[in-house]
Amino acid sequence: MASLPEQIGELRFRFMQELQEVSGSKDLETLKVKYLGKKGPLQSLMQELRHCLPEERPHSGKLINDLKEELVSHFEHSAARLKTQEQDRQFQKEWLDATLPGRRQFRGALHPITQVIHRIIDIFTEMGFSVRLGPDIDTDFFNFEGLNFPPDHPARDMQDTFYLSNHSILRTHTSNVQVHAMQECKPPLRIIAPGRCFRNEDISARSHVFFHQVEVLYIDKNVTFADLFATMDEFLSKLLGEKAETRFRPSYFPFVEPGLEVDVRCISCKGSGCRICKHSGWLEVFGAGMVHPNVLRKGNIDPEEYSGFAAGLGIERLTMLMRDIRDIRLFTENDIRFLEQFP
Ligand code: FA5
Repeated sequence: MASLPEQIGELRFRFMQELQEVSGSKDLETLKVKYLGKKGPLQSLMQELRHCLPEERPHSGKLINDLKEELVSHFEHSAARLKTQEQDRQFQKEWLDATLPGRRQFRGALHPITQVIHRIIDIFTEMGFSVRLGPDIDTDFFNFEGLNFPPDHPARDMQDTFYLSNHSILRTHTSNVQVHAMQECKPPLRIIAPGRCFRNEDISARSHVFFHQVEVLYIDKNVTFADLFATMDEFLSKLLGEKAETRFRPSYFPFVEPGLEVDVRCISCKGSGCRICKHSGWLEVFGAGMVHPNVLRKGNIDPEEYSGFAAGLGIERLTMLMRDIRDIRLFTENDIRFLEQFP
């Protein structure tokens, strides 16, 4: 049987060989348990001390303890080395360049038409109006008959109106809200109604088959033409600024008497005449007038007691003037290069 120093030498040699093969912290931990654990070879050597001669025991015990300290020191160094290696490997795998430019975030914005509708709502709510919504799909009664349109009026023609069935149509104007509102609420009534309109018309730089209007309706005792004029004049100067040049001219709509139309000086040609303003120098932006007694009656309101005014604002046209947009088609094309100009 080999002497104790020989056994110690052999153990050291075996340990060093096995240590060289260790490639990770887990393996190292297993090796540590194997050599320094209670059932390990060092512990067995300690037990063998009992069989040594008493005078050899201190020396042999020291040799075993020295080996134990040597192994512990190897374990500590190897553990530190392996930890650094493992961290380096992880850093390499998860490496990221903090100096790279970030990904561009796109900021959404409201459509320019929605922005202008919000501005119009703000102006009118400040004046005491409330917002009411009407249906996009409605009956002939609310879109035409209730508004005093004669049965043979050209606006009812298939060329202008999209009929969904004999009874339902896509509304051609937001004025369909008028009789709904009158039938549902008792006067005084002070409402605006923004919404979509549809007309079977030729598309051009200033007209579309799909556009937006905001209806204005004010009914009370003693409402006069002066109220209409003052309200709409105030509205226009708040929306377009004091400098915008406007003109009010008489016009005809079956549901108002008298009726008028309002034009704003064309932004594109500044009045000299171009295709947007049909060479007139003016762009028509809304129609208005005093509510016709027949319409009040359809809404169950007594025209002897009440009077009112109404207006229908063309939102695309107003937005074109405010934002210097030269073609109405841009609003529906969804071209991001156009839309991002209105943050
Ligand atoms: C009407 O629609 C009436 N309901 C307005 C009204 C309301 C009059 C209340 C009296 C009392 P008109 O068809 O003119 O009227 O349209 C009103 C505005 O909508 C026009 O001035 C214009 O700015 C806009 N508009 C009309 N048709 C189109 C279209 N095809 N494309 C874009 N905007 C349009």
